[in-house]
Amino acid sequence: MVISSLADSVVRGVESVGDTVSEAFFEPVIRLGVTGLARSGKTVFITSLVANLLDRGRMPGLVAQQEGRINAVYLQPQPDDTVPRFDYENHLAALTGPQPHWPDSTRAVSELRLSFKARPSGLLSGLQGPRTVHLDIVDYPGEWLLDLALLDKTYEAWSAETLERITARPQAATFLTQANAADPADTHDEPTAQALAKAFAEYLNAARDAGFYDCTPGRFLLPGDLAGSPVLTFAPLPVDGPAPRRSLHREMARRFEAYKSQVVKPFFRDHFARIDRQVVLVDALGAIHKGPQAVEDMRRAMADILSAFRPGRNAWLSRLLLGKRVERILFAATKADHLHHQQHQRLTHIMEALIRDARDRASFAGADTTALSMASLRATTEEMRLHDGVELPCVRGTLMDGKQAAFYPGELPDDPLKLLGAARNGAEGWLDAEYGFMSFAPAKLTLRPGDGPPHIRLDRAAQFLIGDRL
Ligand SMILES: Nc1nc2c(ncn2[C@@H]2O[C@H](COP(=O)(O)OP(=O)(O)OP(=O)(O)O)[C@@H](O)[C@H]2O)c(=O)[nH]1
Ligand SMILES: [Mg+2]
Repeated sequence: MVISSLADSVVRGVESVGDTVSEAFFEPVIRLGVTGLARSGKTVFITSLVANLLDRGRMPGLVAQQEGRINAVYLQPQPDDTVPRFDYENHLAALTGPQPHWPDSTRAVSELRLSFKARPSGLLSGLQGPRTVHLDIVDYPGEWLLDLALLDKTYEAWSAETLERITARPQAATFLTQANAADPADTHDEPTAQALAKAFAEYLNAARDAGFYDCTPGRFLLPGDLAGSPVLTFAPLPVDGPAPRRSLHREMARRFEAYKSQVVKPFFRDHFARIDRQVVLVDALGAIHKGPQAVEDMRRAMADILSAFRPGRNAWLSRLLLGKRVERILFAATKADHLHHQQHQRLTHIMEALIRDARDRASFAGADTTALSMASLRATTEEMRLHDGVELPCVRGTLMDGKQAAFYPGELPDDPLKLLGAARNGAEGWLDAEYGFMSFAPAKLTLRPGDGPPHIRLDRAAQFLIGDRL
């Protein structure tokens, strides 16, 4: 009796070792990070990518699919039990249901696991059966990457820099009046701290809505269950003296440090450090429409985001990563279905120029990078329309109010520096062009069996990000 139950537990022990061993050796996991600033198209991208990987009729650019090596793709329970699951089914229902609409804004980390059964390519393909490859997709806000820059800063340096940057912004007026009226050397009292933090958070929200991208600390915009806690109850103040004990200054500085150690570091440790492949989504057309300042501001935010991928710059992050790095980074201009395909190349060129300095730094760290323009969910069709005797390349779609419209967004320049130079030089408006932007609703779809939702170059994006591992 005793012997058999002992033997049983030994066998089971061996079995479970076998499981982890096979997982580690034969079932590779790719962790794909998806990020971008607010409204850049992360949720639509992940939803359409998953739908198009499950039904691959529109994915000829994915080589393993083209070669007929993918036997099956299925959704699985994700490995991390404490991270919310990406709400794929509801987002897909929103996009492809009878009343198609865009999914709601999402502002937190979420995750989904997709598993592939695929035959290996090349010499091994005839010898080996299909193997399993897991793809873990992690969605997180780009603003959280911007927080990395806070790690190097003291509260005093951060305050000075932030106050200087926002002085000229009308959205900051109310907060600045309050900050200037406060005496940082005064004894700390909670209502004052709360009022300042609230005014600062209101400024950040207004700034983001006005199109500014440098809206950190990122968690002020999306507090989740940290709302109202001390790590989010601080604000920059005009401090120039010492910080007396029990003063407002001292307490604000303490909370700033707590934000760094209890909010920023855990994100990098638990999520960022484990990513193998990364896509950074950029709503370049939206920024161009808003004007030169928005474009310049976005260029700077992109460079800051990307410095997270060059860990040498931050000693703490380098120690955390221990030489591990993101292997591939894709910069994708989203919503390209707002442009006739004649202009896609130009959008890609703008994208490439927009991220050039940032990208050079990332390749310096060894990551393979590329840029493309794509649409996760194509909401328009193309048509040529005669206007004042000229044929204009237009797109047609359903507007949010249900009406149909054809739309010509303006001609992007051949040379991207025409746009980016004006933006860098602080131009107020575009010199000889106007760029329109229209919000189209997702189109009503009737999908053939085996087809995912329509897209533009989503298959090319997938090939770059994961194709080599299938
Ligand atoms: N035409 C078109 N519009 C798109 C596409 N992808 C996103 N959009 C538009 O961009 C908006 C934002 O897309 P989301 O995927 O929700 O963006 P997000 O980055 O998840 O946004 P947050 O969760 O708010 O940070 C959508 O509501 C659509 O209006 C696309 O492929 N084509
Ligand atoms: Mg989202």
